[in-house]
Amino acid sequence: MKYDPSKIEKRWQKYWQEIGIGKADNNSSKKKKYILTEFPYPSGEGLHMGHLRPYTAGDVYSRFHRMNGFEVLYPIGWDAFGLPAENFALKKGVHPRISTANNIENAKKQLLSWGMSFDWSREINTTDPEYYKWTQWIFLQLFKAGLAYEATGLINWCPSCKTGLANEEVIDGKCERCGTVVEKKELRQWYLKITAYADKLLDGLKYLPEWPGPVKLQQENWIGRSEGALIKFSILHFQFSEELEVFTTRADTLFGATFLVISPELAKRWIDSGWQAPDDVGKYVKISLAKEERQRTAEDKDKTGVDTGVKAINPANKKEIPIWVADYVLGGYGTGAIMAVPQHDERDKEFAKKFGLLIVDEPLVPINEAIEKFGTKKIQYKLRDWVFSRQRYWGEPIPLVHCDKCGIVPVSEDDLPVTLPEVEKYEPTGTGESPLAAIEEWVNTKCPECGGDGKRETNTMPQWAGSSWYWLRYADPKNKNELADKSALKYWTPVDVYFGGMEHTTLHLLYSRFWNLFLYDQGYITEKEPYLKRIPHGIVLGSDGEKMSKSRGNVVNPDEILEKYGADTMRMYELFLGPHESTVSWNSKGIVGVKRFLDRVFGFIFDESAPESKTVHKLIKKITEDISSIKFNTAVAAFMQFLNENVRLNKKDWEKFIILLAPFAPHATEEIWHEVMKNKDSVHAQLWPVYDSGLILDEKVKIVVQINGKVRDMIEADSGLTESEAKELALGSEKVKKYLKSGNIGKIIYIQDRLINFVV
Ligand code: ANZ
Ligand code: ZN
Repeated sequence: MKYDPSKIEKRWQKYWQEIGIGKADNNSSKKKKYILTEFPYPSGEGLHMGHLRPYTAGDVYSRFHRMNGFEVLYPIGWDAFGLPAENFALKKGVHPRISTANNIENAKKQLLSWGMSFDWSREINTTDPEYYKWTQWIFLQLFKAGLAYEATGLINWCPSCKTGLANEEVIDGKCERCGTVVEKKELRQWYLKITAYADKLLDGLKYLPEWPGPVKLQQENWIGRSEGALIKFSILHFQFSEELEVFTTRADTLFGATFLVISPELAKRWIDSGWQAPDDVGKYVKISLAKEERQRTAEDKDKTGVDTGVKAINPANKKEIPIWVADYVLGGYGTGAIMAVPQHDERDKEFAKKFGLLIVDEPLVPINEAIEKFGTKKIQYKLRDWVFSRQRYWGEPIPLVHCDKCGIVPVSEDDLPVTLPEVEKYEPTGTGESPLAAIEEWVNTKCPECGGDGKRETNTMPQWAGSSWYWLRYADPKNKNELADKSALKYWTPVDVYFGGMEHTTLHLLYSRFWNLFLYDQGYITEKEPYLKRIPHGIVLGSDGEKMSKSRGNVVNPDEILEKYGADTMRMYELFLGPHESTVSWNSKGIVGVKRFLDRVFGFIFDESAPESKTVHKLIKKITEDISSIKFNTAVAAFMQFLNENVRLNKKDWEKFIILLAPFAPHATEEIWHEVMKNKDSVHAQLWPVYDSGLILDEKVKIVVQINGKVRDMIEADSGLTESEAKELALGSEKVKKYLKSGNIGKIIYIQDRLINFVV
């Protein structure tokens, strides 16, 4: 039989839809497995290689668990709010709703063509009012619990996207979306009080033993809990502030504090309240505030600063000490001021040396005593509240009304969803107002409390809102009365395995843990932590070892690969590229080898007279273990090696091989299962083969070693050695070495467990 994927794949995809291969049953009595991959953003470019990796992994894992008797939930949906659709609308004048629908249709076609066994009956879309009704509902619960608040603050602002950003969206000082250097801007914003959950978010990490260490550490560092103290220094003759409070983790070094340093931000506040700062201070503050944070805090950077001329008193030894302003002290951490202890702190030492400030060697006080006498205990976090509003059109409206009489009033839950109105202009205003502000009929509404005139909140939610709870909805996606039924949640959650990107560790992964913890505290859901196991994947680079990009011309397009080789080859090659967590490079030659392997599988003719194969049992063990531990690349290698070494297999053993291969190459195996093996049901509905551990126990055998047909040695070995293993072992024999000196090995004749003959 000739293998032509284009002739068979569509047919089996249709068949799987008909028999509902991916359909998950909420009322099943089986043990459940909830397998999740991050749902995609449906962009105009379609899905790329970076999507293929986690989806294929999740699909193999899901099919494997179904065949092992689990009720598997492997759902999919669309994370479809966000800037690109809106930018496209700006350029082409197509409504984001329409371009999003088109993109979804295209991406769905792609996923189907890749042979993904999703439960399509649970498909969700974050831009569907039936879905975002519940995103808005959760926001209201946060608001009612005092965890959503409005404030004017200095926030991150992307001048290109013309919107405010959360701290988590600023990567190395740049906008996470477009790479533009982020500015600071004073704006009225909505915040979510994620800091109220800092300790819970940290504590929860302890109960996630199956999360990778680096992922947990990254979240831990981002939350950045540090235990220390607040210490007050009184300021001498200064009308703008009587005292200066500092945050320190080393209260024990207080006697050695020989000067204080304030951040440029704090100096600016003093200046704004009327302080006539010396000229050089004013200038320094201006220059510093224009700098990026990472530029200010770089360790190798030459320290800069200016004496403010203001003096303070060290409360421990009552000595008068100067207050300096320097940009290595940040305005947004602690109190925005520090006590400098050059004897114990490297940065302070460097600073003191440069500016000739006093360095003294004072004995330490034990920490608790120092705090008791001179300060108060303080736990400080690096985590900031989540800036939760965007000044853009294509997002969930924030369901609040501003009323002159009643203040800020939540929209009644019965009136959700607050749907996005049609607009003519999507152009971000750049003034800090969203385009929604221009639509008067929408903005003007009645106050839900007093019935008087009110105005709708015109900011929209950030891209991360819809994904902060989506896995809960999959459990019960059509529910009209609540975000999901409790018994459905009880059965399916938590997610057992979550495949996704490393780049989401301090964004989506942190935000969604926060919402989950909150909903759990409110009693709406059943699990404290959303995901038991997290499996990040490595990036797929171009064949030149560089990041795939249009400008480099090294982009591998899955649609083209699919057309050329078929889905099964593409899937298997993808998995074969390397360990799931490693960065790997695409290799156009390598994929041919996988295609050839499937050609051979297709052309294989079983032999009814072949004895039962022991190596099939070894293969079952190997593939079972490899899938369970997410080692897909070694599993693919094992299939190839097996076929290279086993030319004779009876029907029963060949059937086992095909079943094992089914999760990897779902179409080809289905075709063989039906057309060659003449079965009526799906290969994917078969039970996973079990191996006979008695058969894979390595028994010892004696292998005769010949050179040119003459017996030269007899070696003892484990049974079932492959030719290369036997060769290696035989070449280790001293006797063989002696006889082989004379020539190069030409042919090798190997009879498993019996004989190896080198022809030289
Ligand atoms: C005196 C001292 C002596 C300090 C010493 C350290 C070592 P973490 O662990 O990150 O919380 N600090 C406080 N606020 C700061 C700010 N806004 N910008 C820059 N640095 C700031 O670090 C806490 C320590 O960082 C604090 O303890 C303070 O310096 C500094 F031998 O106080 B320490
Ligand atoms: Zn941007």
